[in-house]
Amino acid sequence: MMWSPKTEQHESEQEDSTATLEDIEDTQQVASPVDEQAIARISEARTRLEEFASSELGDAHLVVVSNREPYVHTDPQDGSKWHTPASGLTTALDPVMRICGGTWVAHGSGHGDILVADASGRVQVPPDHPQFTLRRVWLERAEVAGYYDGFSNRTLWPLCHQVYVRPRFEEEDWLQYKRVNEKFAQAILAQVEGKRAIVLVQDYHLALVPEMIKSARPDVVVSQFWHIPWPNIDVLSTCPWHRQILKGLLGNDILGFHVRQYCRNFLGGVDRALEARVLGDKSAIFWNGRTTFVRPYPISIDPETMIPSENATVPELQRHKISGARVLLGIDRLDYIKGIPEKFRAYDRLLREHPEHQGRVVLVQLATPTRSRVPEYVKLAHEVEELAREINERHGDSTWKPIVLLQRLLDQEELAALYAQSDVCVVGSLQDGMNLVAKEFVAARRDQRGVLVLSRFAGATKQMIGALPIHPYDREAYAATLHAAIMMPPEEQEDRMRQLRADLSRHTIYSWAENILREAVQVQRKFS
Ligand code: GDG
Repeated sequence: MMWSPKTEQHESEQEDSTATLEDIEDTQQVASPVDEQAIARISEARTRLEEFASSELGDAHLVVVSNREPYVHTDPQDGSKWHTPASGLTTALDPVMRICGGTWVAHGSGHGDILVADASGRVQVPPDHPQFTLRRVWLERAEVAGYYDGFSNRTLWPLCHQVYVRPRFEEEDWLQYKRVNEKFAQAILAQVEGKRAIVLVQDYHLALVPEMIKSARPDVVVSQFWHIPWPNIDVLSTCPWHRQILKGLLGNDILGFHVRQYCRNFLGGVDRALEARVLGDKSAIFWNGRTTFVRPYPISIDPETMIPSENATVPELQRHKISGARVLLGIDRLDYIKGIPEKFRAYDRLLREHPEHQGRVVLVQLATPTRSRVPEYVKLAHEVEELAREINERHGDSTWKPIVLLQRLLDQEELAALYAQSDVCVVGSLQDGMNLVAKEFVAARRDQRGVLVLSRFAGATKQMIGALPIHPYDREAYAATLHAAIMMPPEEQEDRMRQLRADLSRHTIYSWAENILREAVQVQRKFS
């Protein structure tokens, strides 16, 4: 029995679901076999990366560089408390660094960070079980305002995502961005002094760093991964400094994006904006006497870190879930690219058009606070709260709250519990480089149940064929897909989840890192 949506299909030969809620409840408890092969593949990928790191990296020092640090010490008195941030980038790279070791250079943003670091900003992490070095870069308040809140989050972020939030082009922001990129470059150069090194730069905060490193140390391999979409040149060129950004990125030996489309946009953009030789068929750019290879590396997760422990739960879910109700789940940073208002409106439509769901479904939406100094995010937070209140008032009553909105940072246990205890995970991004939440949901479902609803504008949609695709702006079809997801019979859930889990086990964060490192090592061999 297969679902047939009006739009956004991966498959065309599907039929309408005829299951009723009662049918689903009757069969919900049937235990499913665990996909042992998939689990074995994950562990093999991990072992392969371990072997690669010990046999192929040799004496090359591995340096990961990002704005966000993987561990934040929060206690201003003695630095004893710490947490991991809500960030796709750190979620993905932390397990890699645990295996490969080396140094992670990042902005020290926590109130207790300086208390636990040495004079060079170094501290061993994870704090409870040290496996690599975190070297913190200290930034002034004005630098954070211009480089991070300003040029990174108010210029590059909206420019690359194109969700009709206007990018801001302020010269002061750009100057701070350059200054902070220089600070990071100096910290990296100090770290690799006298060493052979592979430097893996992460993301859009540090577009100028590769050229800065490369001009000082041509022998160091520099590879950057851009975690968000890359726009075409017509969009990019609205930024007055787009040529400097492109030149900064051409300091990389290898530049990685999630999907081919972003690679094509980059190659085409360089071709039009710079006097460079672009070989589209080889995905290579020759410029300024150097070569940059542009590669798709779809990022992933370590699926084994998303296994819920028994009895773990989230208090708000306990409090609001009505017995037998289907749980729809959203896990998003409170960011305008994630499409939370669009999700709420589609859910509202579902409740209007399908009154049979009244009192029988709950949408649990985690909207993790983020970038709260940026005005667009403050506005979004109000919009989301207001919409949740309106929808709860319209449909709910004293015993049932259709939307449970969580606005706090959950710990890993709680996240895993939410994924495992929900029926449908809804990823409704308006644009998203990849989206790791979709992958985490699949990873948590060892029971082979649950339905993933996934935006066609998330990079993940290209790989996750078992998901139900949605167009986040098409409210009618979105609501119809939510209905189909709620009604999906267990056998179809299992078919789809099995496929999703098998695919995920073939593309983990370990294979992602191995591919990147393998190419970096090849480049390094050419240098030595
Ligand atoms: C960027 C790109 C790309 C969320 N709330 C909490 C929490 N999270 C974790 C999730 C997940 C991560 O944050 C979010 O990852 P996403 O991939 O969904 O999104 P971005 O942060 O926007 O990441 C994205 C990614 O980089 C990697 O390249 O996929 O497209 O935008 O891991 O679980 N984690 C905890 N508490 C929370 O409250 N512990």
